[in-house]
Amino acid sequence: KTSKTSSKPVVKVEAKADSLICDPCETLGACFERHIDKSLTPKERDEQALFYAFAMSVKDQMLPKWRATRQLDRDTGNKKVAYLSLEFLMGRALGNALLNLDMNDESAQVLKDYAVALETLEAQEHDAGLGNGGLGRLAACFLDSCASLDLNVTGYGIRYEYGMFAQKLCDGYQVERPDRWLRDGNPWEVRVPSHNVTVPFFGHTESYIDRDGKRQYTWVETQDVLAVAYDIPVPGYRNERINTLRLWKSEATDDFDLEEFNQGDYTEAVARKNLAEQITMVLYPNDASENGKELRLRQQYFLSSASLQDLLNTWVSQRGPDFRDFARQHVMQLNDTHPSVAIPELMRLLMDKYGLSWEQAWDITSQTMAYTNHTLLPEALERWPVRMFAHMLPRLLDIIYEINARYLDMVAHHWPGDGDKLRAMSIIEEGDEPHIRMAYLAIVASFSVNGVAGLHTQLLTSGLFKDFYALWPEKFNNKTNGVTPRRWLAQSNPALAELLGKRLGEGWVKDLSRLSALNAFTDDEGLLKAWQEVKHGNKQQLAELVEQECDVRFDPKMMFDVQVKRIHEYKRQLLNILHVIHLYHQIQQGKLTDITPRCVLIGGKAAPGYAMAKLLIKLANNVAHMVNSDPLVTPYLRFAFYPNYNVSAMERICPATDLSEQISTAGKEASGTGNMKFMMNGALTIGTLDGANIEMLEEVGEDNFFLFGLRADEVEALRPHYDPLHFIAKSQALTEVMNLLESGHFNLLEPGIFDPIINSIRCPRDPWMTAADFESYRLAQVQAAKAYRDPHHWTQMSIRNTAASGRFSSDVTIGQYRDEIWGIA
Ligand code: T68
Repeated sequence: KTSKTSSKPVVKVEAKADSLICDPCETLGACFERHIDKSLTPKERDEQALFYAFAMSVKDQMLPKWRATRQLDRDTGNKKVAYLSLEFLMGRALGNALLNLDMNDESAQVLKDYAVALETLEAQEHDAGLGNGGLGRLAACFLDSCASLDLNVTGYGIRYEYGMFAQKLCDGYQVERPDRWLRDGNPWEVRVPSHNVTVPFFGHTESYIDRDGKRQYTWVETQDVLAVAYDIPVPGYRNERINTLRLWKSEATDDFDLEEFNQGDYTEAVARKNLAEQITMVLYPNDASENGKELRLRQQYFLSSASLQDLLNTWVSQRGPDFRDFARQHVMQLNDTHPSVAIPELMRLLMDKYGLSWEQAWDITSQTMAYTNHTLLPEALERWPVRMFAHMLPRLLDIIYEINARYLDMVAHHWPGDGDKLRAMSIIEEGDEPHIRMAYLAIVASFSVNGVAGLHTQLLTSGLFKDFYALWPEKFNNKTNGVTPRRWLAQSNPALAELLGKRLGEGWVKDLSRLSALNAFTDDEGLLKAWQEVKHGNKQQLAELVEQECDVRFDPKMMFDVQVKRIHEYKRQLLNILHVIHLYHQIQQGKLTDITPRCVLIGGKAAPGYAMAKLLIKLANNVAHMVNSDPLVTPYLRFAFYPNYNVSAMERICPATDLSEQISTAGKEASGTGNMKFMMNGALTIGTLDGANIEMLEEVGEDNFFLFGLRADEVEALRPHYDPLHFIAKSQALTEVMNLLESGHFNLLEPGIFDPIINSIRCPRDPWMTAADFESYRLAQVQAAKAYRDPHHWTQMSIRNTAASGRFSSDVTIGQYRDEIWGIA
């Protein structure tokens, strides 16, 4: 195609989309002007429209590099990684793109002519909330690091029409509202119909004898769904690479409609079309329990099949149907078991579509699949009813049975005569309703199995997956999580980034270990003062936001004590709320000696079906109401629940936090990643020995961390004879808090509503052992409060935290995936 507006050479990209036809020499300004002039009357130029045009222009600037990256990867023929994930919690893209492409100054210049600030446009962008929490955000950080480390890695996910629900508060209760994030269009995506594939469902398996006398299988009378690729560019930090996040949308195939249409059944055909389109309609909002819904399995298979077909199509188009080199050239990293049906699906495609033998297909599958586990909670381990598989994915069930039979032979060989072992380790869990254990399937078929923090991996190999570790110790490895310093420091905390730049140069953005040089300056009064000013400015900004969102005044002179993450009992927001009640009570009693004025912020979403988590939100709001409406209390304590916590909110919250709450029951939080964001931004942590807290403590030292609570082994040792009443009786503070709660002080008009919470604390089977850790938590809080009263020392500790956070860059983590799992250059 030729350009009408320019005689300069034009870049031609295979995909069809008007914005793809762009002149590589066109500047951002010219491009923006074109997008505005071409499409908008002056009246139509509102902020949303300007954002859209500007984002399109930035994308246009990426197209030549994006194309060159694809070309390069094709030409060099290096090994490639597919990161398969049901969730990519990307947040906003504009600020990140401008930072990575080094286009901030140019952007400000261009926008000057339009009398609009860059921040105004950035605020127009909808968060891409295609994930629940840590697991989805990790995938997003990993994409940034892969591109920045110049690695050939493609993210494969689902283009949900509705992302994570928006959280509203109604009388202190969570109310869920739909998140139609695509309503105003998505300027970053490019629909790429040339990569369409069809995904089969239902039907049944048939077998036949082929010409060579071998038994072959086919999956027939399937109902096929079209998978349409939408590509999103993932720019590396100031390098030439633009990687791809490919998100699949489900649509009805034409044949599908036609068949029924021909039978004259128009309405049935339309109804079926809806069924196909439902698959990618909505993200499941559960972050820590398996879901069991048939539609969820359909999503998982849809993603897995579409992505694998895409990889195989590309391979065959370049190399022909010769798969001998395939395993040397590919890795599929499974983000938890959610995409683990990719295992039988790859077997199926290689055998049924390309005619490979079982052994050939198994060699390829078991040499390319790698599995990351993100949880130790038994209720989160995915199990699918065999019945559901038999109905929806019959051919895959055959394959899973065959994998299991061959694998159990091996188990029997390793533990001769041990029937219990066979039952315990089988991929199929027997019972009235037999289930497929997806984690076991993933371990059996993968060459690598990793946990996400040292303790987590240790607990996997000594507990949940002990037998598998005995069988295949070489498969297991740890990859401690990390977060990208681009979004979580350079972009979200520009004031601190500038200060770091002045002191250390710019190299830290690519090599976060350079932050350790800060340790040489902890006695430099100039730095300390500047550090305090940065934090104060960030706190002022957050205070404005909190006032706007929560109608609570935060005072930047007070300590900002923050816990933001999904609401779950194991994360123990309850412990935090109990401590707020304790402070409230102390202040009301006039016991002010240990009190440091503080503003406590809690934020996070509860899974819509998780009643206890929703009740915790209500409790937080009711306590906040009592705290904030008592003028005797507010000089010392303020408390707010932040509604609709998401990626963009965290970008404002973490730069302004003094004290970061990481207080899960030890042994329950696989890693945590919010903990790392706070640390990078100079917050001190109050935390248990859980997940990556342990490694953070190792890096920063006990003097710069408020440690409390039982260790994971102590929790398990206590469990059989846990007696919460004993811990309540022993702690005067907890006794008083329980009395206040039980008196109905926080729910005068709603008697009894918090009984489930009160009972859970008093219950000897309380899995989270809130009462056991309360006193130790309270004492650590006293230490933190005391430390905060010495600003000089606090600031030194804050600097040491940032200085020690280099190890938690996702660049480090991805470097380890690259070298130790993926084996790519
Ligand atoms: C989190 N898991 C871990 N699960 O809880 C956290 N979605 O410790 C860890 O740091 C993080 O993963 C990254 O490794 C999740 O976020 C989910 O969101 C989830 C679970 C089930 C289904 C869907």
